[in-house]
Amino acid sequence: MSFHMKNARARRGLPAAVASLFAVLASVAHADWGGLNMHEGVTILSRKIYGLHMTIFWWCVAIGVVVFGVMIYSMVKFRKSQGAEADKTLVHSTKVEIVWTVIPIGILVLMAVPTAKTLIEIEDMGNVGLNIKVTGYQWKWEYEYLGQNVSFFSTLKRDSNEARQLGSGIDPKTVPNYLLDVDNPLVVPAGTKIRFLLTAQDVIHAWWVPAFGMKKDAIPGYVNEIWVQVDADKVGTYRGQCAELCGQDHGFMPIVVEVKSPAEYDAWLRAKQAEQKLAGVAPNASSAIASAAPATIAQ
Ligand SMILES: [Cu+2]
Repeated sequence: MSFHMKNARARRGLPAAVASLFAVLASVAHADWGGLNMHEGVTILSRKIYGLHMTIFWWCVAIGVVVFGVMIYSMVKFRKSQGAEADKTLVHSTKVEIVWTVIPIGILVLMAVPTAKTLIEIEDMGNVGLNIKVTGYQWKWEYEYLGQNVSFFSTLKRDSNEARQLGSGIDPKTVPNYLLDVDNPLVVPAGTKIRFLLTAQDVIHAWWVPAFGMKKDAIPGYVNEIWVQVDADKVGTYRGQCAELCGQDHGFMPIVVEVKSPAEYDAWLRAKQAEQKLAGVAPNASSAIASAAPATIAQ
């Protein structure tokens, strides 16, 4: 193939390449970038964590712009064709070494301030209005409202369970909230600080509702704690999953939390208490955690 033929083909290919580049750029411009970022969630802590994430993100953007800006400017301005010569005084320069060590240390120290503040708030279990003990089992969750005489198991909803069986013939797409629905959802009040005491009966599980911004392992023999306070106006249903590989049905122990207004929650709690009393359900009142954590609803 002659040089001219190759050249002609390259020239014809160029508009096509430019067109496809524009097509890619157009799709990038119309893409839903919201799906790439961390979600803000619906709790005090999730918003604080999101705020911290965005702060650090923009710091990183600024650092990237400065570093790459200086780099690109230097490469263009001091290129060899312009007669630039390497400055050999910068090799093993103590001054430069100190500058590029002290600046990153300063940045890390500045980043540590808002981070430590958020971490301390995450660990602050004071002023709790409601204590719920969450126990992970292969493969279900148990919720115990400490001091409220209410406890129940929460397992995968029957329609999801039937559809997931091998050869069930049921199209999972026809099942609403497939593998993300349970028979007995956890019900909590909005606007109340709730402490979850997480433990497990058999293997390690992890209780995770992404919208709450908190995830922690539920370990047999240990009690881990997290707190959640859903914004008063964020009443609704939130879904999560076990986040620790806990055995063959790990993917079939979802979490569903119904966040109700305080009045609706109280009504639900009273109905549940009456129902459990009637059914003779004896919550584990002798549990050390129950006696250590008297629960009252503060509103
Ligand atoms: Cu699990």
